[in-house]
Amino acid sequence: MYGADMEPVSFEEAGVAVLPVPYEASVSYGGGTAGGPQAILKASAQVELYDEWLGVEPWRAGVWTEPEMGLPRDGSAAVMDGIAARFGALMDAGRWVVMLGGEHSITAGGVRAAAERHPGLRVLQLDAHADLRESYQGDRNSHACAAARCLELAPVNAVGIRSYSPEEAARIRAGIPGYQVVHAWEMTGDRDQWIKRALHGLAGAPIYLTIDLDYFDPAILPATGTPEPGGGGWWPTLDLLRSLFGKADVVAADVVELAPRPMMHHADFLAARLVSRLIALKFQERLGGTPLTPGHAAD
Ligand SMILES: [Mn+2]
Repeated sequence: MYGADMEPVSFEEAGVAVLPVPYEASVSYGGGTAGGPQAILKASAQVELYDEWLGVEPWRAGVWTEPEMGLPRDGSAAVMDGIAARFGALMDAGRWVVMLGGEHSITAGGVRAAAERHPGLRVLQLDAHADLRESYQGDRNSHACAAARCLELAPVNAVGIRSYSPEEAARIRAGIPGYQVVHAWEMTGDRDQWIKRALHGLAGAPIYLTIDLDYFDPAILPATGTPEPGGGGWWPTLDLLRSLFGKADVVAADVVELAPRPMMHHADFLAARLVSRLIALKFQERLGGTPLTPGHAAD
């Protein structure tokens, strides 16, 4: 993470562990998400080291990047076990873990590790897709089942959803225990209102934040396997995240489903900037700093 010209951080002095997981098995449309973690890391070398919005230098938290995780080849269940073990070991070492995907199914492994260590864990899911299928193409660990697997471990608040099957819609309509959703079309209304609803019940709780990048509008993030129109914008989403980090304890996060494409490097950069900003939000208090405000014009 960050540029090669940075002074290397040892694992011992790092506050953050970035865990690249290039898993791609159950992609349903455009492939390429196995290349997501490397594209994010490469783009992160171009991210400004000063976070202008929060007035902090997130790299000073100490950001350690793990080697790409090798993945078992004996089925998706073994992959999830492997991720849960690796993720959990990093948490036990006291690092704040950000996992880079890879397809969305890897989230279940991270949530399992976090739920075992943080009683009362809740999940905030930013996504275009409900991902509530019990099984997809015969695989319970498909990316299309990510939220269903998380719900077995913790309550889920979903935001930005705008794509689901009739069965998923029926389940949402009937009410799913532990599940709340703010649909993408609700996000065109009053920002404070939908942010409040999106974070309902999360105050004071340990949170696993999962960001499927197809949550964002494809105008700003086109490079995903299944881009859906009408997604989240950059600044409204950052307001949501700032509010989240301000009122809850985000214990771990992932950023998944980047499928890098030639000529679409703005998508890679958005993802890298987002990861850097998550670190800034998490370590903001410890790092200090003062953001620029409109009042800082020379007079
Ligand atoms: Mn999705």
